[in-house]
Amino acid sequence: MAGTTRRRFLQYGAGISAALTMPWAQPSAAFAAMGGKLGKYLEQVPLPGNGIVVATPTGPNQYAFTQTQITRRLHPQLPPTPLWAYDDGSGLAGQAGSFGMAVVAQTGTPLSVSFTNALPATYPAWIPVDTRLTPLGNQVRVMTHLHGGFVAADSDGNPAVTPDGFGPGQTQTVLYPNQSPQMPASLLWFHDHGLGATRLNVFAGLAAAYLLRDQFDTGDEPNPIGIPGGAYEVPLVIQDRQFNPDGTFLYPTSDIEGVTWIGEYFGDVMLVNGKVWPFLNVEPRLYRLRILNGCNARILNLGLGGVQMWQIGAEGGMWDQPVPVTRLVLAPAERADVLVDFRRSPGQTLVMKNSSPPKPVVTPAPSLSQVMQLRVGTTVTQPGPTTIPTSLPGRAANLPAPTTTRYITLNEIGVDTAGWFLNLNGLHFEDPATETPTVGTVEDWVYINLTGTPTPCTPTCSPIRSSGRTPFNVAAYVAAAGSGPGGSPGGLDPTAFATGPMQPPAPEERGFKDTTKANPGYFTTIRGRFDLPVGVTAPQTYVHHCHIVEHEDNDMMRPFTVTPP
Ligand SMILES: [Cu+2]
Repeated sequence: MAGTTRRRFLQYGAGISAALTMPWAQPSAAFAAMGGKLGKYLEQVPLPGNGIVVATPTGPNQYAFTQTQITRRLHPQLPPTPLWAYDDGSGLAGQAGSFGMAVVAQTGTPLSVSFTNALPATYPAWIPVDTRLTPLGNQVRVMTHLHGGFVAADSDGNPAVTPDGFGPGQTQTVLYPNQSPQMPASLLWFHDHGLGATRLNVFAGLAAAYLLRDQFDTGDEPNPIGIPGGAYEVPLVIQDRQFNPDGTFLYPTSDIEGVTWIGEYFGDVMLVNGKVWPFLNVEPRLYRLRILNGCNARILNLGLGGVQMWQIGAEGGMWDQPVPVTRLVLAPAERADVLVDFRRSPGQTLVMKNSSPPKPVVTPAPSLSQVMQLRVGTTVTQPGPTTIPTSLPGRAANLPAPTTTRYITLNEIGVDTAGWFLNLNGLHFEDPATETPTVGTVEDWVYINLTGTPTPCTPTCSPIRSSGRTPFNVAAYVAAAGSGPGGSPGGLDPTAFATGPMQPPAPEERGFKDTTKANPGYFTTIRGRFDLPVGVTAPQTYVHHCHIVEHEDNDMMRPFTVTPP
């Protein structure tokens, strides 16, 4: 039943105004984070081909990456920052910041990809590993997961299949089928998923874009959909970070005896495509922005100062029609594909701002309101499309009625103690899978949030539909379900404890997703069909987890097995 605790706030560093308004939080002198001292909007945002490397294949439909440590200057007033990156073999001369790699793939064309660990054998001082949570102590073990991918379990990069990950010199080899219709044109991302170290390996830089194209969504301009393309399609990966004065990334550690892990990581600067508070020059015309929340724990509520946006897709690809939006509320790993009209703002300087998400979404994150600047020019090089399409070649998320409904509790135990952890169903990650959907069937999974924090839930392997959220009486539910040392077990239908009707999915949950917000005080129903790629036979074991990666690492993640009929 933990919400915002004193200890949670003390992790953010000194000088953060939101923390100071809370009566139980005092500014801590322990952290000398640099954020408040850095000037804003001094450097251009890295873009594909200009600061972000578009990966070069090593053969037909084949890529070979190494995870490697590099150094980049992420802000002109900061010394160079050591960081971890995916190298496509180019040596990464084209990577400007801490986010620097993109794979462009085609729906229907499988890719075979390898990742070879060329990182230091043990964690450097700027990455505070908590050896209680990792399989092999302070050894660096990595494993790449294609977030949103429809793949066999042994290509998923998942710690239920490969708990020890991959050590120095070891190579992970995977097949990404990019199979239609499960994998339409969409923005996925691949990131590290090492057991007990996902938060650290992603924080260090192991995240990259994976852009799927098809015959409609070609990325060119013009295209059959009539949406912006080429230089007018801009990926924006948003991540918050803290820095030490020497330029290293700062990841605070716990002040609880024997504990290094902290409950959530929040930065005091915002990085976009791996640069601190950058700017983007745009022309007064229509643009397509592909936005990814790549933060460890921060839920974003983004706006462009009232500039009209139309969302055309999310994690599961393009929708059947655009939805007008003025705000984008994105939990970690959620994506928004939006069209933005800058024609009414020639010569203006706009700021993308982040504010507290609207209830019932809540976050303990301290305020971090500025994201990036958009400088609208006065001339248009290429006019491009001038209208928002009325229909799109995508899909709304429709699935038949489920054969099974599963009830999954979200627990947080021992907040502010040495035994602090989170879990699903009152079970540890190592306990055998309890969710065992039959291949090809549709199931509803009901995430019953008994904690005080929102948890973006991610079942890997199948696109999901958000069906709605229902407020309920948490205390009465816990009393009925029982509560042991791990919290309340799963299995009990919370319907009888509802305190109001199910709130339908938001308009921007129109399409398929792979991550959804499970708000505190609500149970959140998602629906998915547990298919497997062609040629892959059940059983196949995946994981579902909270995508606040601190929670996932300690221990809010469970295996599930897609079983034979
Ligand atoms: Cu992910």
